[in-house]
Amino acid sequence: PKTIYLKDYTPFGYVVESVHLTFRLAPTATRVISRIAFAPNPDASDRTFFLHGEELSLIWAKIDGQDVTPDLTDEGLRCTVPDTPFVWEAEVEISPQTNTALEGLYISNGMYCTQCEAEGFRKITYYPDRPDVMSTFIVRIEGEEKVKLSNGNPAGSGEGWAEWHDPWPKPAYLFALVAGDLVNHPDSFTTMSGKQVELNIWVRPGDVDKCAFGMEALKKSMTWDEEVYGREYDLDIFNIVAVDDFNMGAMENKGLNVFNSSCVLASPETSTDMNFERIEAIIAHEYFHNWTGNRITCRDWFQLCLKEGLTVFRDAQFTADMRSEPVKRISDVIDLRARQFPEDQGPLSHPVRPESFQEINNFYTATVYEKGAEVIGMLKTLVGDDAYIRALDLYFDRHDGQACTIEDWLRVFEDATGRDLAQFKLWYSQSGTPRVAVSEDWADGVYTLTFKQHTPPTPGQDVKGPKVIPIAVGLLNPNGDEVVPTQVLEMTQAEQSFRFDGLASRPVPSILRGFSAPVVLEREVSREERAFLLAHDTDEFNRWEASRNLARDCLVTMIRDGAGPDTAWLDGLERVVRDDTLDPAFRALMLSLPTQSEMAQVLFEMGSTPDPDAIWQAAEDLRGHMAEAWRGFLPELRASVAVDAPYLPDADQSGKRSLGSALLALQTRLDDGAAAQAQYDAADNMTLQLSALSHLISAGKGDAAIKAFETQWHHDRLVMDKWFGLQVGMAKPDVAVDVAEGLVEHPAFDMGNPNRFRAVMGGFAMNHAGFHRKDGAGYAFLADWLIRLDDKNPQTTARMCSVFQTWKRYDADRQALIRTQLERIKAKPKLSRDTDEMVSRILG
Ligand code: DPP
Ligand code: ZN
Repeated sequence: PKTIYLKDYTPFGYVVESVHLTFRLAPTATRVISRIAFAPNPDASDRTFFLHGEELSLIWAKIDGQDVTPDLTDEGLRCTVPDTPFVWEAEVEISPQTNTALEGLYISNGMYCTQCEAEGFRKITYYPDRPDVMSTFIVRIEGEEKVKLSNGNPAGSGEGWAEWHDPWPKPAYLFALVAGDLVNHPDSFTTMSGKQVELNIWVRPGDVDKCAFGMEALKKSMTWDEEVYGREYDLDIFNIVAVDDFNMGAMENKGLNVFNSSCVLASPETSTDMNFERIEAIIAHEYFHNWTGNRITCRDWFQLCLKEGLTVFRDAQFTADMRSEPVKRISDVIDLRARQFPEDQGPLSHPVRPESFQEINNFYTATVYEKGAEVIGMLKTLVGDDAYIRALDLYFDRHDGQACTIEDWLRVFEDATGRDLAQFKLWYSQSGTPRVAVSEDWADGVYTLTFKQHTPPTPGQDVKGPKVIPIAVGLLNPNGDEVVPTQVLEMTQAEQSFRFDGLASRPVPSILRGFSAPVVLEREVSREERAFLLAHDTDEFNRWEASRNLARDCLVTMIRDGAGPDTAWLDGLERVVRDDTLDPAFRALMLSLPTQSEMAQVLFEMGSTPDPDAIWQAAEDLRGHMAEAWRGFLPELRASVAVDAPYLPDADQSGKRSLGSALLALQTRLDDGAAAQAQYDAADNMTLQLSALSHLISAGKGDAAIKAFETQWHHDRLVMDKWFGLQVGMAKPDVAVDVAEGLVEHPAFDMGNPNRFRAVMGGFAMNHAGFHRKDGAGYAFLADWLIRLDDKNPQTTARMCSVFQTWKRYDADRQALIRTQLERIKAKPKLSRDTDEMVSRILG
């Protein structure tokens, strides 16, 4: 496979002045007729006329009305063209019905839909399929489907046809078409300048009662983007469509967002609180792309973080505003450490702006998205809130309608603030998680903090320079009062000290408040000091962090030394959990223990080889101990956070249910599942039903509820995904492989549906000790299915390969077993470029 490099970028030799597309829909023989006006690009020197095209049958092609015969390859076509503006026309035939890769135009549950990001448009027609080629589009759709949608504004329709006109120049990856017998949930929005926008969520007929929440989220997002970023919507209509078979979460096509149905359909009976929160965030994310992504797009795919990092950052701000800021921050850091840190510290490590790839679909990663968002958060912390907004205003002003780079992005910050960001830019080019060692000194009333930063080598990058690291610090006195409120120390050197004068006594530092930089802090801290911060820190993130570190230490000593649990920590934790002045959602986060995978990483970093069974056992013992120790107050505390009002998916109620569920998990260890079964039987919403089911399964008491759940929900795909995922995710480690093998035999298992495939395979891989079963059965099972799916859906297969990325943490036997499976995948005939690249990188 060919490797593509950032340094090789050159502009396309032609600009596209307009695009007209006509679609004659037919399941296995759709015709696409294109008329594209090209002109030589004055900014380019290479005049090669190459149009991307894959899996297309060319019927005819013309230039300025004259038939031409282009040179065709598997990747596109070349043709001799005039050196003046000209019109290219072509007709191709494609087969949506047999498109199982879910890229380009395909059919999902009888509905035509498209996915073009990153390089799917080339499966629709011949085109310069690159994000720096932008054009207006006029699209005509011919077919018998009741509803026919494309980007932009409606421009006429009649019996069997509809036309759409998108006046905003866009790259082809933002193209979309949907056609089917859909129904809509309509609404409208008046923008800040008084323009009326028609809003629709389009779904299959049975799903129209699951749209109201998504619609509210959309309107909130539109208002928020006006109020916080001054960004107004720019078309007469905004359409969202729910699609059952979709590789990603959702896609921000101009004026026509296409959503995985799991990321938009919601009802109290079928969706959990977490689903609701996620749906709200994804609707916001895709909507926010209208400015950060669509109006200003990426010059090339190496710049993906330009739109994704920024848009993730914006949707996190939105969620923090709609819900709780500290809870959102803690949840995001949990997620960053669970997904981005292992990526950044393993064989798949790559910079936020990668410098090469074989298959761009493999770079829609936690690093590009989540670390990309962290980098923007740091930039905002460094320049301050006002300067951040000034820089963003300048960005929108200067670059509207352009395809941009990270250099353009940083330059607006430099111009708006006068700062030099050359060193800061290393966050975009250097991969790996920096480690920051902290030491402290107290002498003559002066307290000094000294930091040393070091980023370990990552593939292709042996040596790294020091980065700019904003370290938010506050100081407490021994009574627990804050004597120095949060201030941001700006670290720029490999080693750097910061002094604090005028203190009456040696303070206790609270370092990296709010997780002000995506780094690993290395500091020897006594349990007493952590317990002190758990009790007194005013920064909620660090309060949580203190407890998390105590939990890690506790589990490590249980695993390595066979010690009992740290009762002092548990006493401190109990005080927090029972403190009803604190947000229940925060208390629930305090109760969540480090995952088994996180503990494997902790042990590995300490130089121990993690034993998945021992980790599982220690977590079990710890929970058992917590349940026993808290036996006296669990039922009462749980009752005190019970919600007796009608279900609402808001922060208040969902925080209570989340705490209630964490308490029920402990209660289940004491009463053989009685309380969980009672909750299951009485549940009138999916949050309570599913949490009860999950506790019953982990207690080994789930058989009846699993059956009942299936009987109740077998008709609902999204709910059944939960059923599949939970059984294998919560199974006891020794039976997880058997459970997984049973589930793939279930008639409702459908490997062609990415949600279902991920429910089972992703759920299984999350079952840490089950997946890492000593005999390698888990590895072989997953590899079998990856090999099977690769022919059908390379993108989802390749994505799932990343569950092997942490393989070097484990013992030699397990490593050998995993290597065997990776090599077996690698040897599969006709392995996709996607999977080949992933497996090769993981093997190293
Ligand atoms: N649809 C994906 C996202 O919004 C890719 N752009 O992140
Ligand atoms: Zn995005």
